[in-house]
Amino acid sequence: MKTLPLALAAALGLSSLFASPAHAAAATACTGVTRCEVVSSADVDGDGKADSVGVVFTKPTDAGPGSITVRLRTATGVKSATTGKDVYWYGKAFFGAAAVDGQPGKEIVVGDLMGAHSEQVRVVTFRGGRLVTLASPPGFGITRPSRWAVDASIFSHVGIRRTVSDTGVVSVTRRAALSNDSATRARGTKSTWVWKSGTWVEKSTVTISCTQATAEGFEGWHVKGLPVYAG
Ligand SMILES: [Ca+2]
Repeated sequence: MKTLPLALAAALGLSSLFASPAHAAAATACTGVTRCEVVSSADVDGDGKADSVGVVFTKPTDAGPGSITVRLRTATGVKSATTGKDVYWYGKAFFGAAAVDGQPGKEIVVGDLMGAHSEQVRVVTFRGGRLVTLASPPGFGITRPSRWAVDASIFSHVGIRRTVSDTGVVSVTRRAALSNDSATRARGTKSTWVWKSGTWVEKSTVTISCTQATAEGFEGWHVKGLPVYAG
């Protein structure tokens, strides 16, 4: 094919052929990566600018577990990725983007382990220029200490709530209770951890005794920006 003279190309409205790379589609967390889905534009590194977050989900099969990779490309072009292995998750890989810890920037929450009525997720955060798994307080995970699990069934009730005090102190509270045989009341523990100097510090753990309705009310995630369950 002959090359069109520039003047003719312009006259035909083909000037876009000569557009500079600056006009090309902006690179995302998934640029150049197969089977990657852009799932969020949350500000992950905390600089106030939207970043690109992508997820690559290799689903579990009868042959074994899957994996979920979180990929990031920040507004300033920093790229990073982290992979959760031994994943048994059957919903959408991306659970949500929300502030979980007490540092600037949102966390990316993805699936990890899904049982009949329990759901365990991995919380990914940006530290030292890259994505890492945010450690959960001890006892928050089921199969791994770094995970966060909730449960919702007739007899088992587990939920996580995040609160921010008037002075900006971030806390996460885990309530876990088991029902009595008639499923009218439940007993368990309420454990609160405070974000301090880059880690979770235990504030209190107390025994709770409550009605079935109260126990059912604290099940799941109660964190601004996240759904209660993966569903
Ligand atoms: Ca950012």
